[in-house]
Amino acid sequence: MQPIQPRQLGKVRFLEPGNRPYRRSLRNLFTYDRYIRNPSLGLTLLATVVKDLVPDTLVYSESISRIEWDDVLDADVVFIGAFTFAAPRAYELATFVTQHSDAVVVLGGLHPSLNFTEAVHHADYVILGEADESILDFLSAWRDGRPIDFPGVAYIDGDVIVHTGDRAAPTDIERSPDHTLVHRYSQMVRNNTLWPQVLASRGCPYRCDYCAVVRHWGNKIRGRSPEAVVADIKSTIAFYEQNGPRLARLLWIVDDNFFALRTWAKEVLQAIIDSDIDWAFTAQARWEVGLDDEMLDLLQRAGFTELAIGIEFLEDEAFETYNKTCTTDDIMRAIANIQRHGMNVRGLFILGADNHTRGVGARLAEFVIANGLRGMLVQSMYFIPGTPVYDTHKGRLIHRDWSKFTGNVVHYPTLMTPYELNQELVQASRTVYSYRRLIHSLLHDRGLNRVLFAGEFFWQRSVAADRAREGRLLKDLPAQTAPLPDPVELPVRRPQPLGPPRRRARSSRTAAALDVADATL
Ligand code: B12
Ligand code: SF4
Repeated sequence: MQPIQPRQLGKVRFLEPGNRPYRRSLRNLFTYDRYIRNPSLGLTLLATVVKDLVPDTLVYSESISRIEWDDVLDADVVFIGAFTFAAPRAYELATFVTQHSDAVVVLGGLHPSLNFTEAVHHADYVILGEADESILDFLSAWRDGRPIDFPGVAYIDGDVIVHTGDRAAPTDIERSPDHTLVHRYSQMVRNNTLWPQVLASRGCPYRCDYCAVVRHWGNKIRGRSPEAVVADIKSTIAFYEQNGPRLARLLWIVDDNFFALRTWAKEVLQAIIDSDIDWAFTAQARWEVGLDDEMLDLLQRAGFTELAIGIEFLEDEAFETYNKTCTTDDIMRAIANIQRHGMNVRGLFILGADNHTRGVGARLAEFVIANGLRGMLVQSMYFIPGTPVYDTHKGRLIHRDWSKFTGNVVHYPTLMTPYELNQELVQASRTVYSYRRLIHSLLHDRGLNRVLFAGEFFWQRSVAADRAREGRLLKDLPAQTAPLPDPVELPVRRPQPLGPPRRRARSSRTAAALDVADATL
């Protein structure tokens, strides 16, 4: 047995990869540059927890700043978190840190967790799932030189991947993230591309086939106490107003399904009503909430001005195919009732379902306009490994370039070509966010609605322009040929105690070289 070797643990850095790293521009001050640029709540939360153990802890988010490499490369541990669209950049950063420092490099978050057999090749360890507690176990074991043999970790040992076993979700989720731990965030808070966000609950009781979220967070919903949610809202607002009032005083409750725990949701809303918070709110929801008058009354009294409803499809056939319990009729009734309660509805949609044909984009735009939806987010169906749609459709994928899994067309649809589907996406977006509708909004909308429509107009136009450019590549695609081969994977051994982390050869690539690589992203 090897002697236990305690290690120095004086400095920890967290990195959030940006699939488009932030660059200062005039437009970035006022409108979204392809996406809203909030630093990751997850990494900030983990840094908050870790700071209790290691006071020298800081987060760099490429969504809002460049990484100061001099400050990162002498850290003892570097944590990198990624959703799917940022995984390639995460791997690039991980390789860079491994090659240029002695830090142990750890990946985590939704994509590395669902795809640990891929992620383990890019770091010393992958910590799986919600890491609020396991990250502390990891750091103290690593510091004390003890084996990393507790559940919830994956790493390579020789020619196998070790999976130490599934770990139960954390029991204590009351902590609020300390946003001051994110480099340059305080200086950015009046930027309109950043929106205050609070996570109040985790998990969702449904199992839609295309949803990666429920595979990561699980079916059991867990809510934070109403007091903790209100305290988090207050501290987030104070953080955002530290340099003076904001133009849009709107906070986003980012839960995937805030209303699934009905009694709890009512308690949280009541706590917001009883507080002195006078901001507006938005939250994501399923259609059911639209038929719940008691909840809608509470929402209105709590200051909610909008609900973002995951409508996804306009056809009952698609709801059935993808295991979404709902009908178009349910959705229409829910929209009308939410609007009757004085709130806007934003629709979240997916194009590219197996039943979708040419004209689906026009039908979608017509639905959005006819039903008075105040906002629309539309994306092509995407296929995250770990979801049922990935398993059923992986033979139809055009590529596995995760950086393009941001709602772009990435598969061969059944009844259209990829190029045609892309055109439907562009058309839906350009019809809803047309110049005519912008002028109408500027002339007739009041207050926040006018500001929001104008901001969204520029955001959606830039996304549509990107998609149109992407369309040129799709146009030249051959008709679907052989399915992509499955990635070659090492065997997985679970559960098993550790071997030493694998290190890769050092390289002469410099931080400056990586920054040059940034510019090409
Ligand atoms: C808020 C949010 C945003 C925000 C900010 C995102 C951010 N920086 O984190 C904004 C508005 C910018 C955004 C944009 C987009 N988003 Co978004 N977003 C969300 C949402 C609703 C909540 C994220 C969140 O705060 N979660 C709560 C925190 C606590 O969770 P977490 O970050 O995962 O962290 C926990 C664990 O994962 C783990 N962990 C996380 N990181 C790490 C790192 C290490 C080292 C370790 C050990 C552990 C660990 O521990 C944490 C604590 O438990 C999620 C849905 C969801 N439930 O996650 C979608 C989600 C992440 N978004 C998604 C998408 C697709 C997008 C867009 C592409 C949409 C679009 N078409 O434009 C864009 C992409 C933006 C871009 N950068 O290109 C998808 C991603 C799917 C996927 N498989 O990757 C999600 C999952 C929604 C969905 N329904 O599928 N999004
Ligand atoms: S209701 Fe929403 S969060 Fe829940 S499984 Fe379906 S898509 Fe995912």
